Amino acid sequence: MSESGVAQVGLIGLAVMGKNLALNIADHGFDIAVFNRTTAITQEFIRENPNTPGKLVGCDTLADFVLAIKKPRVIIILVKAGAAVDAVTQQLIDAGVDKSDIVIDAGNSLWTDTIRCEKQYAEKLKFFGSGVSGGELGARFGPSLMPGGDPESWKHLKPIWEAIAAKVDPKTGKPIPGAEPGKPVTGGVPCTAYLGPDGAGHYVKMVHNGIEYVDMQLISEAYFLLRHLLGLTPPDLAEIFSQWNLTELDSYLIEITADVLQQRDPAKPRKYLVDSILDAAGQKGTGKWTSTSALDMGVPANSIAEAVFARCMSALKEERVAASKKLRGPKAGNKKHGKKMIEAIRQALFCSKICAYAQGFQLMFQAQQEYHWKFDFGTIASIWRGGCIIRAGFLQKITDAYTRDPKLVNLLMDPYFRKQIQNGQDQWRQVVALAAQNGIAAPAFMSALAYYDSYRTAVLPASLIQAQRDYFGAHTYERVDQARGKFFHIDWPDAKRPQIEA
Ligand code: 2AM
Repeated sequence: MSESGVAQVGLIGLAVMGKNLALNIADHGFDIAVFNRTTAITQEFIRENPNTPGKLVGCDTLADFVLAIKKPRVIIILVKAGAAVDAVTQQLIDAGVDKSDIVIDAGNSLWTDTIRCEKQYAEKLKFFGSGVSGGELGARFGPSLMPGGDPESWKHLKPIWEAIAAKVDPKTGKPIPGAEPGKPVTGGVPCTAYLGPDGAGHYVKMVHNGIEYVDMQLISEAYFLLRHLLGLTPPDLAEIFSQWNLTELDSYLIEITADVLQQRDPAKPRKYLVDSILDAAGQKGTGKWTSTSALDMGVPANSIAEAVFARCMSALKEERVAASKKLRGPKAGNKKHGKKMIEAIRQALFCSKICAYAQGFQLMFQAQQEYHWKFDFGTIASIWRGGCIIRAGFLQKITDAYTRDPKLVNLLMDPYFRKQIQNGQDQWRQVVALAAQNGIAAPAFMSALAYYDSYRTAVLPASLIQAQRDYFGAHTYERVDQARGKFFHIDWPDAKRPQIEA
């Protein structure tokens, strides 16, 4: 069924995210045409949602769908990243979408695909990319939206994106809660802003996910250390995380951690669910993409990569179980650490978190040179304050830092963050040392500390690496007493060279 040209917007792909985003759009009074490849899903969706403030127009064919939307058409596609995006885009062209229409890929696409698609389809339609973060609930009641593409296209998408995005209080920067079906939040600052051309939005969304990997890994390491160094139980830990949520660590991920740790196992109510869940973490690839991008551009985002590797290590469950029976650690440590250790672990978490964000922002800083974007880093932090998984009070501090100095080269150099690390670093070092002494893996805490110590060290041992490279491969070196960019080589003593056998 279709009604010609009534809808202000269209959406393709009615999986959970697509359905919720469509309902969010309709809640804000926009008439929206919807289409799904499997038509039964479209019909069921329309049946289940008869009274939305904006009209839901269900379409069984793409031809009907295209006709149902006012021109210039604004069409959001929420299908699996990769081949499905190209398939749907081509089908839209075949169904009559034209050069004046805007197609927004709101899935988790690789930014290079977004750049390619914009170019590839430029003669046929205006391809636009937008990151959407916040999971199912975010999509339904207010996500963080990270748009990138042609600025003219953004003008058409902006009213919809600003309406449906999460909102934060302009004074406190905290999310405004309380959206309900049919009753969206009104007022507040929307968690969306135009980020730049072509793949900029999807790149920022990817880095958001990379940071999310570290945030989660750091929290899990704090949990593990508290458990093993202090011998605390899940409900004790839930209380600690609730307390931490009242400090600088206040964030969605800390809040849900407190909830998770209180949850009993429905199958075995005497147990806590966290103890029944297998310790093998899954991943969908955005953390890997972030780390690969860091490696490609030579940006030391070591804690982000470490968080991905930590998931890879966790997935080797059977190997680890076998190794745990053979590979010995240090003699069991003293478990009777007192309350002071709780605060030390909190400080370690906070200092590590600062380093993780510093890495994510360094990565975006480098990417903007590479792809000719011009990021406003304060804005990026500000649109993550609500709606997304990494939302946190902390992000306001990042916005403040970039407001103080828009050219800040690294978050660690900002006076606020410098002071926080100054305050916490003794405890951070103590926790890392204790983890090592007790044989408790804390890879993200440790790599963040290595990042901090490397970044603040004027002379690193890389001089020796350069000497070795020149010795075995004549790769040359620069000198401390000469200008950068002048390269030297010496003939190292022949006698010390590896002997090549004839
Ligand atoms: P489906 O319900 O017909 O499978 C998430 O997979 C969403 O993307 C679903 O709505 C799914 O439709 C849709 N989707 C996945 N691949 C697609 C494709 N190649 N063409 C159209 N829709 C697709």
